[in-house]
Amino acid sequence: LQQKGCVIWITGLSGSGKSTLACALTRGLHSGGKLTYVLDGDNVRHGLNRDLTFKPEDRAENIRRIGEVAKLFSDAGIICIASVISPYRSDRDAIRSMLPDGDFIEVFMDTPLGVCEARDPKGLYKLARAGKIKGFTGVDDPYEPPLNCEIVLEQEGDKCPSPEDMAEKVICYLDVK
Ligand code: GGZ
Repeated sequence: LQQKGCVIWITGLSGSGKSTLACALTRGLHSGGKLTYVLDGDNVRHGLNRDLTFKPEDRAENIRRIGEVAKLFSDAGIICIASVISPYRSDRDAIRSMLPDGDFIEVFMDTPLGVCEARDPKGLYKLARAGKIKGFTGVDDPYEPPLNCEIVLEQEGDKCPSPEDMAEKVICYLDVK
């Protein structure tokens, strides 16, 4: 087998660009002949995790299950890309400690709340501000940024790096690791 698996864990607020990065990463890795699989929080919540809410203990369970599935893919030699808010540091660290050293690559989409809120692709921030969604991450629920993750992707002022640029950074990290 040519390929070694790993887990690329993309964390950040809703609207921070996690799914967009996951797509660009998939394209970039595929063009390099790599096998990948994306586990997107929003999608997984429609199937495997449809019994879970957004209470802290359910978010923890959401992360735990996604982490377990990601580990299965990684064990099979596939690069698994998880794009999930995963707001609690302890939940993310639990996945890190489940995996062999170096196989968990935490990528922080460091997009300011104001930028995410201005994008508001699904109108969820608007609903949260109006009190129609309770416990929305960044509005009335916490987000704990990583303290020492492998990669931080920042949005510098008006200059937004393209999804391809961001994917390239991650792929470079994988190549030199
Ligand atoms: C945060 C919420 C909430 C609340 C619904 N808080 O940007 P989206 O819309 O498409 O993706 C978000 C998704 C979050 O699911 P995750 O599994 O990634 O979250 S976690 O890791 O915290 O378990 C958002 C939508 O669901 N959504 N209600 N209250 N995001």
